[in-house]
Amino acid sequence: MRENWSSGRLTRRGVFSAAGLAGASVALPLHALAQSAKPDPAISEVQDWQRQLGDGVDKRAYGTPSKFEAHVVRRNVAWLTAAPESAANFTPLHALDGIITPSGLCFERHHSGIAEIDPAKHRLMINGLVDKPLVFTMDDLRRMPRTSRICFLECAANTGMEWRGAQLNGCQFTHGMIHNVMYTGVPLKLLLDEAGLKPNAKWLMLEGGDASGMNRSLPTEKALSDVLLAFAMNGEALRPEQGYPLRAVIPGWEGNLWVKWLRRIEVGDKPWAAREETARYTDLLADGRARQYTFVMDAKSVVTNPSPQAPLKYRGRNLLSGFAWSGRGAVKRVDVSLDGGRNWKTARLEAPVLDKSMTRFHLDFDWNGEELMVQSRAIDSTGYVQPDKQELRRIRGVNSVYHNNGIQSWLVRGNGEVENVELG
Ligand SMILES: Nc1nc2c(c(=O)[nH]1)N[C@H]1C(S)=C(S)[C@@H](COP(=O)(O)O)O[C@H]1N2
Ligand SMILES: [Mo]
Repeated sequence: MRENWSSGRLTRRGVFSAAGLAGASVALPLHALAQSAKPDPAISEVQDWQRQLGDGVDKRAYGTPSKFEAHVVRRNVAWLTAAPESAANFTPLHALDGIITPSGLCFERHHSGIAEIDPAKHRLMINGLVDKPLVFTMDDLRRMPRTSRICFLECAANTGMEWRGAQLNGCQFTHGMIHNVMYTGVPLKLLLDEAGLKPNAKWLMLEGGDASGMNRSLPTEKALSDVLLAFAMNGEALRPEQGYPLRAVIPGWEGNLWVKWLRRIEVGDKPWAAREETARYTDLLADGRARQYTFVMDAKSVVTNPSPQAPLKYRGRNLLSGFAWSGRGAVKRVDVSLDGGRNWKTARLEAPVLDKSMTRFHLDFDWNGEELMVQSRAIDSTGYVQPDKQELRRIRGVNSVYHNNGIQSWLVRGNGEVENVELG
């Protein structure tokens, strides 16, 4: 099979000599087309798009990707949830470049579907343990000092389907409940300062304006440090899917806290024990106790290329690529193994490397058709090392859904196909 595959490629391209492949421990040349015997029609023939006018500037008032990129979309897994309105879809991580997730590819997680809110009718109320209860319109918020920041949002359930073993075949599905966006908005501290926190104010309750009215408790300490109330993402208004016209941005903390369609903040002296922090978003341990209020997302990483949706196509020179992130700070180092953790190499981090943001890493490697067991391991600025899955299960058991940051393994077969596997 392996031989057929490689010789098929040799005929099609007519580029590399068989002798060249046989001795292929060095990278094959990428620019050998000039030696080709047959002319390449992509060069020698005039293409359709060279013969006719393209669309004018009046045709695409809001730009969309090339039709040849139509496969790069969010995808959901129908059997995971009972209804698409209370479900999630997944970011196509294997098809991205750099660190910014395009707005239209940001995974979605809704409890009651996408609320379509008229910004003129949207209000943000702050009440409870404050000197002065306040109500803001969107215009009020837009007249306040604002900041922009790039950070990741990861659902605590990301990789949650993999606790008991490898299940979903693609990094989009195993790791795609994350996105990384530049947000613009008002620091929550400014609003809380204006309302005036009472001395016993210790917790906030953030409430959404969608049909679920989803709510979560947030310690005031975090609220006063780096929380933003964002009205923009990636330079334009929030998308409806992401909470238009206003959402909470809670850098480094689990996605569930990032309340969308934010309409109210109540200030109190203890957590609310809302549905999402009792029945959900708790971690059942092996001894029957459950962890609660596990806000921070620990360091994690995944190789996106190669991965099941992005098989290896060429022998010789290849570029391995992936993402790493940490809710506790910046990514300091990423190690990559091609042999299931026996040997590790230090990956190259691509700038910018930002605090609580997805970070892009790369590793150059040569592939000669041998099986690979690809893994990545993130180390963050606190010195925390991403654990392997066995290590994680020893502490957490197998009853958890949330906070699975174990090391992912991809098996690359001789024909270049990649499979989600687990080393046991
Ligand atoms: N109002 C409201 N806020 C919400 C949700 C929701 O259903 N309603 N889902 C939460 C969950 S569980 C996550 S993981 C994130 C998902 O954000 P996204 O849809 O922008 O990816 O939003 C959070 N905020
Ligand atoms: Mo979530």
